[in-house]
Amino acid sequence: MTRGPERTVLTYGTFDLFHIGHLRLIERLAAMGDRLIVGVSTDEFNATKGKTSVVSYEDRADIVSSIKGVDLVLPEEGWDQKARDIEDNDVDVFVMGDDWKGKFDHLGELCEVVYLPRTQGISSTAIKQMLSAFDPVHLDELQSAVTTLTNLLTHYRDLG
Ligand code: C2G
Repeated sequence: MTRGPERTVLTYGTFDLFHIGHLRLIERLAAMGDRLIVGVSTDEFNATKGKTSVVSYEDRADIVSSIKGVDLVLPEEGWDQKARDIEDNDVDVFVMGDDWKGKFDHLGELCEVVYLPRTQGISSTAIKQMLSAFDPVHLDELQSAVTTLTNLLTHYRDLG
């Protein structure tokens, strides 16, 4: 029996501080076709998005390349390369998380466009905010908060 043509899936992202939301998306993408191509935003492109990633492009690309189901990683260097990537790689379906809903509908002329629900409760931005709380600048604040709470607990314990 001859196999039908490969169904190729394409997505893009920064994938900074790789987390379960990224993994859950990639797992769903891998299940949607036979071949998965992921465009990873370069540091230079991120700068145009006003984003600076904690992890370098090279490391982000290596991490994404190592995920089961990812067949090819491309550098994403600009907003307008998607159409060319779709045509050059015979992409059948372009998929993004639904925070991008509607933004890439124009690519519907070239392939199917799908937006999948984001994984709730996790984002690279939230992780960075949590990490910044441990910034030495904030350690003094954390220390005084702990001291205050300890004093309160001691006070109420003494009251019996
Ligand atoms: N994502 C998700 N759930 C999360 C966080 C992210 O499903 N909790 C999805 C996003 O919707 C996106 C992909 O994971 O489809 C990558 O997210 P980011 O790394 O934040 O990528 P972004 O900065 O949105 O860049 O040209 C498109 C851009 O390169 C996308």
